[in-house]
Amino acid sequence: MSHIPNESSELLQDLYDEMAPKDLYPLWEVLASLVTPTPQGSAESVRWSFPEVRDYLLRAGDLISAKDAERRVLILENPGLKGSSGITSSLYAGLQLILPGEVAPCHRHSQCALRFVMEGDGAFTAVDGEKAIMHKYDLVLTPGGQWHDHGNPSDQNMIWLDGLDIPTVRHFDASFAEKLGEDVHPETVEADDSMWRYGRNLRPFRGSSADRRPEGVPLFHYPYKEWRESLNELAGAEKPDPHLGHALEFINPADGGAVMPTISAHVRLLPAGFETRARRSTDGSVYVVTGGTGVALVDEVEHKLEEGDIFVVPSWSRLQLKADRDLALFGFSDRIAQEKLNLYREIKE
Ligand code: 1HN
Repeated sequence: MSHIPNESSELLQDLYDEMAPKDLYPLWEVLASLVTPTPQGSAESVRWSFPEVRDYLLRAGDLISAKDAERRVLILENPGLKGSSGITSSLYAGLQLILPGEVAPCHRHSQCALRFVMEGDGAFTAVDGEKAIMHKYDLVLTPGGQWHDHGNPSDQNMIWLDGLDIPTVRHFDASFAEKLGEDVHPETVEADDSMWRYGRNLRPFRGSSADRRPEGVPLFHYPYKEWRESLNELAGAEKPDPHLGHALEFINPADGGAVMPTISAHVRLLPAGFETRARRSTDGSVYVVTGGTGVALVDEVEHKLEEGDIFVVPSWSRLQLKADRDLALFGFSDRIAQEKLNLYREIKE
């Protein structure tokens, strides 16, 4: 209130006090914090070590079944966003455990989800009755509105990172959810059916991406074997981008755009000894280290990176990455949602 003459300030305060019970407030007191010159989110840059979270998750595994929990997940909540269950202002993340023989019952909801496998081999996610058999560092999608259940017929624990647009859907007050009422959706096609139809830069000759799956998102399984091989080949063929390293985005084959309407996902490889130049972007991002070692400098916070680490780069923070040993990262963010809303910006130093 420094710009307001002294003689008015008491009268103004009286006015505020009188208006507040009527749900009326003066914009001039809050304008600068509402419309900031640059993003001023409260998300922090944090890092979780997989073995540490894994221990807690396994303890939960002794105490509650996947079925009783519906989803046995430990939420990775950003300490700057306490109580929100968000890992960034727009995204949620958690680590989910399915023990051998368990089932996570079938349901569907408005929220879009991705799974990024951290441990295990041979469990599945079924989307509308089609199984994707999951392996370490595979990306699997369960787009909004589609029935999905998980099962683990293997003899190993299965742990994956869930990434959902929960805070985004909450922001729009647009959440619907329902349970199927049966644990497992009836199998509609053989496992990986959509991989053969859409996953190899092909589509059914009948010509529509809606041939079997919903038109918008025909593909939901992006195997590690394939994305890692592409990155490795790329690293042998080109110089790393100064700000990104070698980087590839996962795309929706129906339109060449981001994997889901609200979530973009990509992978990167930084050769040993490579250090990126600094970059800022408005899409707060979550990263998983899938190989190598290095350092992430996020504004003033320095994270030493090892395989399995999960770390957050909040909107508009300055990110620099350094690889000690070939550093491979998976990352996801709300970039596509921001692009649609004309909000996305980045700057490179
Ligand atoms: C969900 O459907 C899953 O299907 C995991 O595995 C985590 C968190 C909030 C809401 C729905 C899943 C979730 C979720």
